[in-house]
Amino acid sequence: METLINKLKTAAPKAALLMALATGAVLQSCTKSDGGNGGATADALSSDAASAVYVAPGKHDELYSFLSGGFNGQVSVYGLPSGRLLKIIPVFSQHAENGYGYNEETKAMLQTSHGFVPWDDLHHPKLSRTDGQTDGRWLFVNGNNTPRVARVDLKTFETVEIMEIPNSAGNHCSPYPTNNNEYVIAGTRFSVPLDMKGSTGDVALDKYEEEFRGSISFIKVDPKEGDMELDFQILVPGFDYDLANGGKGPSEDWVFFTTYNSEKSGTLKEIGASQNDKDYLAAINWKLAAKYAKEGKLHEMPANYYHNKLDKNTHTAKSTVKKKVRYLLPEECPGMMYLLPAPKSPHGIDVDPSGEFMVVSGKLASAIPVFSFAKMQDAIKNKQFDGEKNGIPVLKYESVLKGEVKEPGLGPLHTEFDGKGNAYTSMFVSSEVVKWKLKDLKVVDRIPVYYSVGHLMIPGGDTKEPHGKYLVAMNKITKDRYLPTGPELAHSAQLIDISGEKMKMLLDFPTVAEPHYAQAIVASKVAPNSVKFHKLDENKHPQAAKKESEANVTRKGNKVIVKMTSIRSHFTPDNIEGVQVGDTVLFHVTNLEQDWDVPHGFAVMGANTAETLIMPGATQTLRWVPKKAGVYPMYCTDFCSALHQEMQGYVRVSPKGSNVPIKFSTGKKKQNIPGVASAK
Ligand SMILES: [Cu+2]
Repeated sequence: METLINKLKTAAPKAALLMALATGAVLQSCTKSDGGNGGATADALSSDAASAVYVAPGKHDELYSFLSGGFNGQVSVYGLPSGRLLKIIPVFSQHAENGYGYNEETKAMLQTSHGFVPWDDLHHPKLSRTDGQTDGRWLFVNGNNTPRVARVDLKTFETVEIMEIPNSAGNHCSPYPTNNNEYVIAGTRFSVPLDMKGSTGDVALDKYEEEFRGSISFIKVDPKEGDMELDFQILVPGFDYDLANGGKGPSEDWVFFTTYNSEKSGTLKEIGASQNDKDYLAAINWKLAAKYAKEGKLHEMPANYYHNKLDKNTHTAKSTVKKKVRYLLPEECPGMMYLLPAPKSPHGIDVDPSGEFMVVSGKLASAIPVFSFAKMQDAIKNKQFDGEKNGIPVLKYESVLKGEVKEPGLGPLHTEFDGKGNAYTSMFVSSEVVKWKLKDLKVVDRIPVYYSVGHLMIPGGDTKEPHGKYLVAMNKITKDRYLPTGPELAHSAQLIDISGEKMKMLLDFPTVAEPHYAQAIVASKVAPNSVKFHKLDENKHPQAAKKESEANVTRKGNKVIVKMTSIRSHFTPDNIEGVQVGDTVLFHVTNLEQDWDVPHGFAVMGANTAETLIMPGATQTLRWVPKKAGVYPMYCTDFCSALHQEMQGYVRVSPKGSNVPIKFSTGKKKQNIPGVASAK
């Protein structure tokens, strides 16, 4: 059988081999049992905690925070410091609350090369950047399971784009924007065999070492509109790639990835991937990669991936299927990629605000290595190599190391920075956040968290200019922290004041599903741009009825098309007859309101879908195939006015082949016009 390497060579005659990148690790899940008396809170709680998080009724929070929903596939938005839940933004999962993924306009967002996939495991929200600082325009998020990257528009808090990532399997170290969103970078967690036809190959699993490869994707972002496009990939050795982060300042041309399983074990990885004393931090010069791509070092292979975008004017998503992907091979691109030895199976890689220090959290290690970017540059210049791996130079550990944070705690996972010379690292096993100085790597403070913290987040704590006032710890285990709710408890975030020398615990707030990571931004960068309603004039939905006189019901074969309007407090039409069993009824509902915060909902009895929630000025479609003759109520689901309960109507469904004509009306005036007709 032809090996993958040969296939790659055939596709790329001048090509040599493959290479590697690095990213981070996988959380171990271990349960910390800390009794059940809930007594731990008081110990760590600051005495003025209540006033520090109190946001009076009617007052706004200082910050927006965006917490990933983990296995429920959404992002939830909380105000900080109050911890008040402001919104849930569905991304990869259907959301009954607003019909996302259920209504006809958004179904295409969830299309993939595997078909309709209405779920994913969303781990990392990352805010868009301008000059290395959060700019409040977009939020990029990853789908871990069926590899996808999505973009949320922070004007509307809506998912507006989802792109599948080919040659990936477990899009974990993703999506990491460079300092001006030149690229959003996404690495695969699982390596897989590539069949060079757009999917993973049908390869014997014991061929892991020879046949499996990883990939790092470079997604271009349009600076004005934010539209994404997969520019190229780098095919890398068959390790696992865990987490990533971009450089800044002197290191801004670089991105860094942690790797594990450099042993290339294909089974029982908890042992197989822990044999080597060191795995790697992979460093990639993305600017050089882009240059190589431009200079014709690219190869091309067939691919098959979906790119789904929401059209601004029709509020309707469209899918495009992409059939090719371009790639670089590291061994053909000298200077593009290096490997830095890191403690075995490292997880987080975090670059400090100055861009000089790369902090690698080895979850199994007793120290936290801090690498120096300046030393890395010198080591490259002086060729201080310790051999190579798949053609990629491995730098000598000592030549790139600034130093180690000694005995910081157990199970270091992630580090963020306050912009005042301090770093904060989460300790999964010892359930604490540890503060240390970048200057001398000395631990200066620690605070217990409850329990088993994964990521932590400081607003802007991964950017050039952190807002070093608060830290949010996202904890995997809650145990005794809240009133019990059966076998499963709410996951928990904890807000910690980091403005002083000593950290102070301020607040517990339960979260929706399982937040992995979060980002936060001062409200003033987002709030002023928030859209209040969509302009009806700009609604280009082909089935929009922009006034009641445009509402109508028409039959085309067994399709019944209802162009309906909603305004406080009625639908037009609200009486419909002539529908038959087995018809496909499309209710295209346009919300005529031109006012903030007045959505109308629409639901019909027995429909095998969710209601749809229509924003002012927009049109959304509920599809219904009635199965039995009868009279079916329909109504507005969102309490919109004092007469909301009156916002209702009926659809009569007659047996198939019945001679009841299409009829529709609102109020007294009845019309009975087959074909196109108006209701008033
Ligand atoms: Cu209503």
